[in-house]
Amino acid sequence: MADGSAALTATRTACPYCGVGCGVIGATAAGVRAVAISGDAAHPANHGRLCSKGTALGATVSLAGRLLEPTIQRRAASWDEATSLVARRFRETIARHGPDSVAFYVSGQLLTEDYYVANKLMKGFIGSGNIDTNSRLCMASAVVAHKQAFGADLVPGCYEDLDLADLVVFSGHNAAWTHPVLFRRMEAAKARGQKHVVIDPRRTDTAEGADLHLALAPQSDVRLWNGLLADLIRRGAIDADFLRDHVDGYAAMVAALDEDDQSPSAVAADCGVALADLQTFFDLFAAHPRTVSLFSMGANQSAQGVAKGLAIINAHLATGRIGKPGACPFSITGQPNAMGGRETGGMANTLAGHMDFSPEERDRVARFWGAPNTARAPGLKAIDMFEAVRDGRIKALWVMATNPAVSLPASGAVREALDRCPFVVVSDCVETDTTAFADVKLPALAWGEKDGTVTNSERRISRQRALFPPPGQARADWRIIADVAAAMGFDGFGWPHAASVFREWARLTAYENHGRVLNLEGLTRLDPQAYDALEPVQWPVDSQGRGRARLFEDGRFQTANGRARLVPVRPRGPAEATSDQFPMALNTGRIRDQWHTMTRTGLAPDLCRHAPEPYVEVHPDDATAVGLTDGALARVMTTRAEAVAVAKLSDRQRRGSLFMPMHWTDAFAPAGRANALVAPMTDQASGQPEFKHTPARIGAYRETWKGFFLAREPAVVVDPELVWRRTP
Ligand SMILES: Nc1nc2c(c(=O)[nH]1)N[C@H]1C(S)=C(S)[C@@H](COP(=O)(O)OP(=O)(O)OC[C@H]3O[C@@H](n4cnc5c(=O)[nH]c(N)nc54)[C@H](O)[C@@H]3O)O[C@H]1N2
Ligand SMILES: Nc1nc2c(c(=O)[nH]1)N[C@H]1C(S)=C(S)[C@@H](COP(=O)(O)OP(=O)(O)OC[C@H]3O[C@@H](n4cnc5c(=O)[nH]c(N)nc54)[C@H](O)[C@@H]3O)O[C@H]1N2
Ligand code: SF4
Ligand SMILES: [Mo]
Repeated sequence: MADGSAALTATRTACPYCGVGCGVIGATAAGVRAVAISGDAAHPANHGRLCSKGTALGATVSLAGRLLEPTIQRRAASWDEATSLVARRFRETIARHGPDSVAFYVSGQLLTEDYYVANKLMKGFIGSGNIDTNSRLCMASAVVAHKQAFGADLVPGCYEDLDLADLVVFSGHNAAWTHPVLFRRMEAAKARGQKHVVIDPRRTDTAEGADLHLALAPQSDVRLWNGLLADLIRRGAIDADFLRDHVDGYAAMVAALDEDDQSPSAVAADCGVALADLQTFFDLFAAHPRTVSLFSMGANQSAQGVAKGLAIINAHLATGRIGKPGACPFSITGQPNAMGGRETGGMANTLAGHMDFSPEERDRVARFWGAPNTARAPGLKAIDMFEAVRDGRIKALWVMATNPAVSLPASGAVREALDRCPFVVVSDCVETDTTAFADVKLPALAWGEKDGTVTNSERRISRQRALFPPPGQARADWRIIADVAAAMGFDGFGWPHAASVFREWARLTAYENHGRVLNLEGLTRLDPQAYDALEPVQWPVDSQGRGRARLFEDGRFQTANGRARLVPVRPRGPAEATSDQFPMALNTGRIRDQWHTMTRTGLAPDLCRHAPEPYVEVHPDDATAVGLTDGALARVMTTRAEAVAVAKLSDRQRRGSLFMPMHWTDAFAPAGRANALVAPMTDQASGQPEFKHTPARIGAYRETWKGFFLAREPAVVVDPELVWRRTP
């Protein structure tokens, strides 16, 4: 370089956080573990923009806290030792107790290649369905809704639809904090006249600037959307031609709607919103054919999560608002590769490549893999899987790229399960609350080191590329799994390069494909150079390598008869109702600057300033009633546990509701862990837990003393009675 500084290499990669899937450029100098981050202007997901988390990536690449060598019972071990021990313990457990006595719990933060290999090993060669992903906590309800309505887990729209829409409805989606780059894009559209409606019990930052905020009663979404559909029918605002040509189930749908009083006043009362606001929503929806309905965790994380998704999809099918520019129901993904996991078969109830366990599909996948042992039935979904670990049915568990000791509901019971499990393997980049339970820890490559593909919310496949050489002995997840598979004696795991894993995966999607939309035909022949150079592309990818932005433009769906299905859904209350003893509804979710269990964002001081300690947001009237003041410590209790957090008094909360962020862990604030409190109630069809509603009680925590302590290194506090929190 002209100024004489070391030459910088600019590498195009993708952000490891949310499902927006922004393109990032990392500038690095040889031999230096530091990176200058900028947005990739050529990436279609973000056109160069980044949010606070993406911008701060450079502050998270230090090797502090990293796992750099395999360990067995906390002692350093070689890869050979660790690999053969894992292989032997899994083999022995299977020989003694059958294939269903082992399980993998994986993550939307794995790359597609990792996911593919883990799934091939468990479902194909071990022959059990027991691999499930943390997307069970995140996307499972939307997946079931898509399958029921469209015949397969297909996200109809694309980000361009967010620019083209005249109306965007956010259902249980705090986009301003959780998908900031897309939110900025919609704010720009709003400045051009786009209307925004936010459906969320809390007045979030997303709701703050919206044209309409419906602060509905918790878990009343199905009632609301059914009420909307009934109103559209009353007005004659449905699309009779589209229904005739492309959709089944209209008569049954109308009959089901008629079972409830659909008068706007009854709907408004049940949803706890003002009649005039409800009417405004109905008017806006009727008036704007170009509507995108985004739905996220406020919809999915519910014991009626599937019904919520279907209720939203129903309103779109009935009005023909799908497969058209600026019009679709849009389930937005959370993690960078939540979509990749759904594609490859990370969910226990799907096999691979959008094929399930019907004899025909199962035989097709088994033939492709050359794996006669391929599982014939779904495995256990996450909540049931950990229950089976706890009661001893599962005796060997491998956790990859997720922190279940923090992120699963009823985390006390989850910790018990991990503690009792005879053999626990954890692949992670850092020490976590979960690695504390591991018999074997396997050091994985982190963002900036790993190399492969991810799929974002709009089905766009992007490359994550390495910026640094592997630190210590860390290895790619897919290779760790493939080595264990080979050590277990299985053939078919000998890939030389991530590109060859990807090619095999792409070939599976195209294999005997007579109508599966998920088809990567055009990517089945990528050589390593072409794979390295792969430009972001949206599936399906045709034989010419051309992707497709929008699905269902021809009105054909992936059902047997090509028609979409309206599936009637009836409203019901939360899985556990509030009571005299637990009168408040505890809601949990995210804050702007932290990512999940803080293993990376917790390293960046800038990101810790926005909310430095665990808090509970409460309406001032509810706080006053129990003698709580703003900034004081509060005690939050449920039937499961108790937590201590700083009270934030705010009329952004509905009366009777509490909100706690999900992020804090043993490493940052053990008493502030939300999931010790959360009930593990799930949606029957999707198995997704109701993170957004647990009956709770709040009171003042009357501390006798308090103090603070400054240290250069993270200090360890051992007194379990002490309520403490740490901020870098
Ligand atoms: N900053 C940041 N961004 C992230 C993440 C992160 O950890 N930090 N994680 C990523 C991941 S994996 C995910 S899944 C996404 C999640 O993104 P979001 O879904 O936007 O995030 P949440 O905060 O979990 O929940 C969204 C909203 O649902 C509302 N809600 C609660 N109950 C109900 C209800 O009954 N009905 C309705 N309509 N709404 C309700 C909550 O009040 C909350 O505001 O974010 C992604 N982006
Ligand atoms: N109360 C409450 N709980 C929730 C939610 C909620 O809204 N409320 N949301 C749920 C949702 S939607 C989600 S997605 C989950 C997320 O929950 P988790 O998946 O448990 O959260 P993370 O902190 O993202 O954990 C990812 C782990 O993987 C590691 N990791 C990152 N990259 C790699 C890699 O390439 N390889 C390996 N081997 N490890 C890697 C990180 O160091 C980290 O320890 O939380 C769920 N839990
Ligand atoms: S919006 Fe999501 S993908 Fe984009 S920079 Fe922020 S966290 Fe990363
Ligand atoms: Mo998620």
